[in-house]
Amino acid sequence: MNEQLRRVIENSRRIAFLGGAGLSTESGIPDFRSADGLYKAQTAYGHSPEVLLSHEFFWDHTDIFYDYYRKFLLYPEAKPNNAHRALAKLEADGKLTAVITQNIDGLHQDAGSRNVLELHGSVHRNYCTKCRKFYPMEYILESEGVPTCACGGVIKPDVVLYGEGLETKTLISAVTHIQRADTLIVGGTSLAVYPAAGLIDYFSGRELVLINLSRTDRDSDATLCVHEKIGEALSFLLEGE
Ligand code: CNA
Repeated sequence: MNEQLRRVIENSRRIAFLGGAGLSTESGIPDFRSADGLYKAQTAYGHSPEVLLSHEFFWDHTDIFYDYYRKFLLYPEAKPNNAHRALAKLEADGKLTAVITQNIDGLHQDAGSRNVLELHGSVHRNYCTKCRKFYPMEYILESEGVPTCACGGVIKPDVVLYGEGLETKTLISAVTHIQRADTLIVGGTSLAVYPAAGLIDYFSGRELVLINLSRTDRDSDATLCVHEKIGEALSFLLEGE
């Protein structure tokens, strides 16, 4: 167990958490930038995930978008891991005010977290671009080719694609939670995607903790850096469960 991490969490009263794809690798969902990450998938399509998951590509090549999306972004069997569970427990214990995530997999909610700010949306919500009717992930998985609505409209995942803006309300709420926190834990993110990565700059509390397998450009700003799997690093919070 990392004693320093335990002490920081013990002495914190208002923790905000900012996370990314690294949270869910221990649940079997690959991230974008590690060796096994989704970037490898680019050989199959000849495009990077940034292109395949862009607003322009969605509308220009909707069929290819959905082929990639179903194969590489949807994990209906994935279950929350110790990192998701530990954060849910911190919230239930009244120590953590919000999970701010770049993830789109819904695993924080599955683990029991209540205040989850999904900066990049969710694969569990999909809407008709014509009549705005919502559809669950299962509808996308069970359909073939381009999923369409009963009204004939094309269905789009409620996921922020590259080239699209983040929801203002979610961003403002994320900033507020970070500004009010005495501790900000940042985990499982390469901090390479903006504006999410820039949210760290709103933090002026005491402890900035980074928990990430690889080093990030912001390691030198942290009061504590933990280069371990986040599910393992936080599992001490689940002792006695
Ligand atoms: P990223 O750029 O792929 O970085 C992930 C980071 O996590 C890397 O620096 C890894 O070293 C680190 N990491 C991997 N596994 C672990 C682990 N077990 N413990 C600790 N650290 C680990 O992902 P970001 O989230 O920074 O990039 C933002 C993109 C990726 C967002 O737009 C996401 O929507 C998108 N994404 C989301 C998912 C998901 O919802 N699960 C999966 C893949 C990509």
